[in-house]
Amino acid sequence: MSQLSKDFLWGGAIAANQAEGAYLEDGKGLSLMDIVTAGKKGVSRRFTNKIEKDTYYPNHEAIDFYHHYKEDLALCEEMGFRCFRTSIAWTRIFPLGDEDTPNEAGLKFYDDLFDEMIKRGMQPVVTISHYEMPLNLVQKYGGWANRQLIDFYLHFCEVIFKRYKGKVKYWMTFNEINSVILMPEIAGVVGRDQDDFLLRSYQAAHHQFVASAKAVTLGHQIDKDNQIGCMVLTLVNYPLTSRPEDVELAEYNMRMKTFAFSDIQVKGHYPRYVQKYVERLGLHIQIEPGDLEAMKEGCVDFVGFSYYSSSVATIQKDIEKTGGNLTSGVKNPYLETSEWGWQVDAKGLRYIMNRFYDRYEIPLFIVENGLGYNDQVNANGYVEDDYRIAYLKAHIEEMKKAILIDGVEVIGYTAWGCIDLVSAGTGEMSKRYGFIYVDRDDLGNGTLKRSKKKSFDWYKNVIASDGENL
Ligand code: BGP
Repeated sequence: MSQLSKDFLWGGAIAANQAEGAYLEDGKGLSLMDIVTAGKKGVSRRFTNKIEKDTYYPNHEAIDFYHHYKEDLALCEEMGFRCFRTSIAWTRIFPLGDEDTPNEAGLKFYDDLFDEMIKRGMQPVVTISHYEMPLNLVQKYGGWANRQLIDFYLHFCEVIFKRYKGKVKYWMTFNEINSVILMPEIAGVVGRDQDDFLLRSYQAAHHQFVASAKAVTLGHQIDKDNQIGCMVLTLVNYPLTSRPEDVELAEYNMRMKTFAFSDIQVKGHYPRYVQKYVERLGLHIQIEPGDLEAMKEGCVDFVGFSYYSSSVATIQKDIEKTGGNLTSGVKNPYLETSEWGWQVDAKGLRYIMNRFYDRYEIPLFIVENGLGYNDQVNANGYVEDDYRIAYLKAHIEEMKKAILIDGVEVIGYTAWGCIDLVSAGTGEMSKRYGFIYVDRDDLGNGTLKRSKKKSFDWYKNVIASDGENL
């Protein structure tokens, strides 16, 4: 099997809230993730709603990328990265989210960050909102269930599209937009025990779809070279058996948990199966005049997605479950699982790439893929992460088949957490994904020193050979 093209965007991905730290520096306001405590393996993180004394919040310092980014990007340059994906912390630009005037110090930080990437030969790839909405928008407005969020978000988009025009070309509007339904708290919708929680969650989803579409239109108006994508979490679900009911359930899960979100943003309308589903739930979502037109106008340029694992579906009861940070499913007897219970399935990547491309025939961007592992530093101070190399090699091989054999168009591949960072799902540092080790533990102890793992040289070689030497 041969190489990928020279302009294929190899790189890595992080998110502001999981890496930057400096949570109150240079005028930054509190974001939703700043008040989420650390969890334990397999235990979801807790939203406390305010900062409590003597409580550990891992995102406050994270890996202090805010002060280490030059050193980190130098290492990424050494690996030959052609792009670097991160997000812009909304609260650095608008500390409360509802102000008119942006915070210049925050804008300047990202100017410097993007300049540094460009200087080192990397295209910035930017997620506009990656789980880090301003806390004020949750507490004062009720999060995305409130329609006013659309205007606040678009104001933020306008400011950053204008400011970084010519520097940033690749944008994604919302990280894993399906999280608005899978975990509505991430969109600031709280109160699970309340009767209207479901309605508020779906209303929040509608507002995000309108906001995303309007952002696409605005981004194209501000710079016609902008490429603006959606970003969806992919739930790959296979039937456990050939029993038609299992097949039906797996397909239903894929549609409702993954394709519904990409269909809406690629095709620019609510598919009839989504309309019927919402009708069956008996929910009356407020759709204002102009919303559907805006959605039609703002179709995305590419499909960005995360892929880590797959699961299976069956109508049988009492069957072993498997993990995932926003999803879970039934265990597949043919697959191994990671320490966190995520099933490792490289072939699922080729499968989902083909499913997306068959459906839309627009370019894909694999913006997250990787293995979370509790790496141990050996006596020589080195992490020999052969397991990570095996995982990535298998996935890149399948990606290459999708591109070179099946003809799927792909813009690039960014390995998740290319530098170790705080886990979104659990808040642990010990769930590491990086090629670069960061000396920091689950309680925040450590020197923050960066060092190369074995996978560092491996990935460097992959990129240098355009994906040939795996
Ligand atoms: C995705 C998120 C990321 C990231 C990744 C790994 O859902 O977009 O922010 O963290 O999953 O998940 P985790 O950190 O829970 O291992």
